[in-house]
Amino acid sequence: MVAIGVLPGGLPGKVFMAHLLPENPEGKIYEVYPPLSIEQMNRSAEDILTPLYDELDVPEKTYATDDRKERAILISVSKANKLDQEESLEELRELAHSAELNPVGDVIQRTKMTHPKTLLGEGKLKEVIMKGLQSRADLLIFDQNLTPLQVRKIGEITEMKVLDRTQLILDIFAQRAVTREAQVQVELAQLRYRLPRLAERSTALSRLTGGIGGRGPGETRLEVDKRRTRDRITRLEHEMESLAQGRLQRRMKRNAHPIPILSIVGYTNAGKSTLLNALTKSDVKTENLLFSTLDTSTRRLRFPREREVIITDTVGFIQSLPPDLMGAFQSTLDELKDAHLLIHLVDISAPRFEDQMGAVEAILAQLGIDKTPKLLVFNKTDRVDAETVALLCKRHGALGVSALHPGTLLPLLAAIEERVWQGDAFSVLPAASND
Ligand SMILES: Nc1nc2c(ncn2[C@@H]2O[C@H](COP(=O)(O)OP(=O)(O)OP(=O)(O)O)[C@@H](O)[C@H]2O)c(=O)[nH]1
Ligand SMILES: [Mg+2]
Repeated sequence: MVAIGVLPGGLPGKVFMAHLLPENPEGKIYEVYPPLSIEQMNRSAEDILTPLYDELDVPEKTYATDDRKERAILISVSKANKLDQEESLEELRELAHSAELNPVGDVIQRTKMTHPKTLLGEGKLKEVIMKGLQSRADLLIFDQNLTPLQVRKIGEITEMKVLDRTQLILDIFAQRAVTREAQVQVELAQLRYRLPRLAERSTALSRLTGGIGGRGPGETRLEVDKRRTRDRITRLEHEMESLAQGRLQRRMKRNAHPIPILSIVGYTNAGKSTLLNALTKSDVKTENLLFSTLDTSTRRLRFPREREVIITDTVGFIQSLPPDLMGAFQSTLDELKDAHLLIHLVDISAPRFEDQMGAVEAILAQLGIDKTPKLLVFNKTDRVDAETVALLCKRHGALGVSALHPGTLLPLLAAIEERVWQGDAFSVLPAASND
């Protein structure tokens, strides 16, 4: 970018010049040159621009493998302390990977007061735009949830696509949903989240086609979008009702037989599906990604003497689970209410496992199932030294296992048996369940 001053007589004055820099170790985004008079300008634009363009093009070649993925800048604006903010951003990065995006840069702002319209202050927003140009990102992902107005404003100012944490999680859910029920639940949540955020596609375009009196095609288009979205929501709600009916019947049938139900709950990526597989020798998909399971899987787990329990594995929890998502998985989460015993599985190799435990407890309380008997189980003990495992288990009254090593599961099986049966009778089933 070049600005040329004009002297009172109309002759050119000082020349001001600045340009974007290719990515560099110092993290500098742009170069501003000291002002020159026109006589001092002894290099042709081509001499400056050709090598610069070449250099700016380099990332294209080196990032070739990830190039098909959308490039995103992660942004966090919060008054939380530095450590909490960074760890939350780290989780956002994992979420971005799980959504098959390519996070190429971070912008962090710690502030007591967030900007009502753009969350970020003006200076930071400029930094975001520059970073976007430099790293060729076209997507901004905020760790904090944004109001519809903020999404619109930030999108207008930066000309980039804007997502927040909830939308990112919804996107992952949409990519992963397999059963019809999960698909309907996710689409409903997405549409409900989007409805108030629908806006004119482009202000420039609607100005062009706006017509006289302000009732041009731009405005009508928005109304059509909103109506279509509402229609679709109504249709999906009906479908959800009939799916829920089927689920209810299955639940009633199951409740008619006095078989205890165990549900594995826990933070996303704790190893819930791996544990279900190990206990019941099945092959529910497991992955080192957040939210690999969205649907409930139910298996039978047999014990000696013809005893058996039903064991279920379901969607994982995450800190600040958006309320829209809780709603989306209501019927899945409702199944947890049928459980007679919850296995709360914790990944003790996670640096913040105690926070994760807290987040799970909070969600269980929100769902009103904090009174269900619980067995606290620490997983991934193979990744932590034995002494620490023993210490942590003792401190929290937990049982240590490694779902990848079936040999470690015997004490867990014994504990389940002990909690479920007392002598020959069930200890977790109410006597009334026989009628
Ligand atoms: N080292 C180690 N890795 C484990 C253990 N248990 C599970 N994992 C790994 O942890 C990752 C997550 O396991 P999953 O079983 O998919 O976790 P999940 O809790 O079902 O996760 P979501 O369904 O995404 O909420 C996988 O890569 C597993 O192989 C364990 O005991 N030790
Ligand atoms: Mg899973």
